[in-house]
Amino acid sequence: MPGQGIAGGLHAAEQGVQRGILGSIVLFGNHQLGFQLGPLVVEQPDAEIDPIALAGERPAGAELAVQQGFQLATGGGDDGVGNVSGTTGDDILTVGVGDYAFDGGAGTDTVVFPGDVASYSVEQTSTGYTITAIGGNDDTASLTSIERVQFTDEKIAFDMGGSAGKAVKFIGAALGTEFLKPAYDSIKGQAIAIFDSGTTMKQLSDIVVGHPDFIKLEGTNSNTDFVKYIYRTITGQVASESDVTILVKYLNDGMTQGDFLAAAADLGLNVDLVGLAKTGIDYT
Ligand SMILES: [Ca+2]
Repeated sequence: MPGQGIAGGLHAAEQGVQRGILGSIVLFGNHQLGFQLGPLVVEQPDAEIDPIALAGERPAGAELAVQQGFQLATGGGDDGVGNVSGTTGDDILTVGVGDYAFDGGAGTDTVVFPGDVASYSVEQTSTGYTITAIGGNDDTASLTSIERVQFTDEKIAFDMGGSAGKAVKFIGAALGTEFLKPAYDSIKGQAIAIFDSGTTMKQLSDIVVGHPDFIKLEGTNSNTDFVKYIYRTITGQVASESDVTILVKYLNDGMTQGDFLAAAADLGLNVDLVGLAKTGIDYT
């Protein structure tokens, strides 16, 4: 016999695939959830679980808040749009069946989808993005202040002004835009994770310019070879002798190679952030 109320909820949540905690109330994965503007309730708990409270139809526009750091399992949603609001921190929000409107608020917020990326379309809107399930029930998720989405096979980042934008700008300057192609999704993922951890462009640049593998790309770690390499990486062209002279002078006058790479990356000259924002940045 399952327990009653919250205690029963906690017990059941331990068995659930997806779970999250809202205050002291537990949401269950794979169950229909009902919403009221007051306490959150389970609408159709499975036979093993007693309802936490009575439930009616979830009113469209009902707000649902999540506790930071916990995954919110959202089930149901056929009866109107379920509005899900995140916290001021980093939230992980899960899509169930039906239509949802997510507002992650501050932080780096992720919405998790149950299928692979090919099962969804991604469209930029005036307020964020809309993710639509292709075929089937055409469920949609409207995303506002959501920085990342996660599918079963890959992720997409939308935070062009955050870690994702820094990652592609850094890769564009340090390695070239070739490395923004799908074959290098794991490199993008590593760079995003580095910036997510709080590393700055300057700190990463300092580390990379001293790395033996990077020096191999340049030929030598001389200022001249460094400038020629970065110029070629960003423009796709060989620097003229006069350009090399001008740029190397900055380094000979005291600018470090790390400063130079960070500045070049920040400019993002070879990275189309506006174009990338339309689809987001794929990564793994
Ligand atoms: Ca948030």
